[in-house]
This record gives sequence, structure tokens and C-alpha cells, in this order.
Amino acid sequence: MKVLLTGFEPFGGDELNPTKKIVENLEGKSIEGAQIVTKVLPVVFKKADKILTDLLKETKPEIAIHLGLAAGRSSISLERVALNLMDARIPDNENYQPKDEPIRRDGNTAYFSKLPIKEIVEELRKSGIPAIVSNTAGLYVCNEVMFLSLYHSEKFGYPLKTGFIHVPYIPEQVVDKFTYYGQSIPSLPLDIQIKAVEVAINKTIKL
Ligand code: PCA
Repeated sequence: MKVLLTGFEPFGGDELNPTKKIVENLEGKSIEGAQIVTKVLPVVFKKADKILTDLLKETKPEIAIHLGLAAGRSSISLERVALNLMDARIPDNENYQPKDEPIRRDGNTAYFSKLPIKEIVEELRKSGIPAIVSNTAGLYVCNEVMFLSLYHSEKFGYPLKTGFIHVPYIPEQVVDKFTYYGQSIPSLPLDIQIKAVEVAINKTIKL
């Protein structure tokens, strides 16, 4: 069985993206006998679309789990839904800033995650890792990637199971970041984030 795991390049002025480190760490590993193949995607709407679509056709993974950074969130977030819409608050890494544009004109308005999100949240909590189901993946490149993977799944039958997980910053990214009121920004250590992704893959394979 093949599991495609994607992360992203840094964006929005940050120097690193924890999801890039997570996928680099898990590249080539095997979990429950499944082979992990990874890709770091650019935070560029058009390029991420092309690279992901080609990759899904090439690798035909049974499972695809896509990761992204959700700056400011404090838990591992299992995304419930992807919307057929791009409405960027900030330009992407090639300065494109879509406003109210659909991702696929022949796609559904929205797709629900095909990962066992509640079971994964429960398993993460049992492992001592803070996790939630999130009801919005935003309207930026992460939502686009989640939408495209689910669109592909609906249209071509694979990936059989796919969905998106947002992760917090890692601590080294927030030491000099503060809210307006001088509070620290939430973060979660990288080793815990890696463990969380392993738990999610494991649970998805087993269910
Ligand atoms: N997070 C962004 C895009 C890349 C990433 O890691 C998002 O939430 O859309």
C-alpha cells in the first residue's frame, strides 16, 4: 500500500514550515507495511494544483494525507471540509492573490474529508497530543490542496482515503512572535507533530 504525504514550503514571511520538516522526516519510511512517499509543495496556487494532480496520477496512492501550517492554532487540526473556493488573505509565494475564484468549475461546492477524523482525534488525545476536528481549512493553498485531492478521489477513485491536517508552529518559530497584548503564540514541538502524523497514518491504514 502506498501513502502519499505532502507538506509545504515556508510562506507568509516565515522562514520555515514545520510540515516540510515532518515530511522530510517520514520520507521513505514504512508504517504498518505501507510505503510513505512524500512531496513538499510550493505555496503557489497554480503550481501546487499542477504538481499535486500529476503526482496523484503518477503514484495512484491508496491514502493521501496533506499537511499545512495553521499559524496561531494550538492543536493538531483534522480538517473536516474543503471548499471549492480560493479567496486569499495574502498573496501566494508568486504574488497571486485570487478573490472568490472556484478551484474546479465541474467540482462540488465542498467535499468532506475521507480520513477517519474523529477516530484520529481520539487516538491523538489518548497519546497525550492535543487535537481537534476543525471546520475550516481556510481558503488559501491548503484548502486548495485538500479540495483537489478529494475532487480527484471522487472523479477517479483514488486516493481512496484523503484529507488534510493543519499543525501549529514549532517552538523555535515563536520565540520572537507575540500577540498585540504581548502574549506568546501557540506552538507544538516537532517530535510531537511527527508522532501525531504517524498516529494519523496508522489509524487511517487500520480503519
Ligand atoms: N499553510 C497555508 C498554505 C501552506 C501552509 O503550510 C494554509 O493554511 O493555507
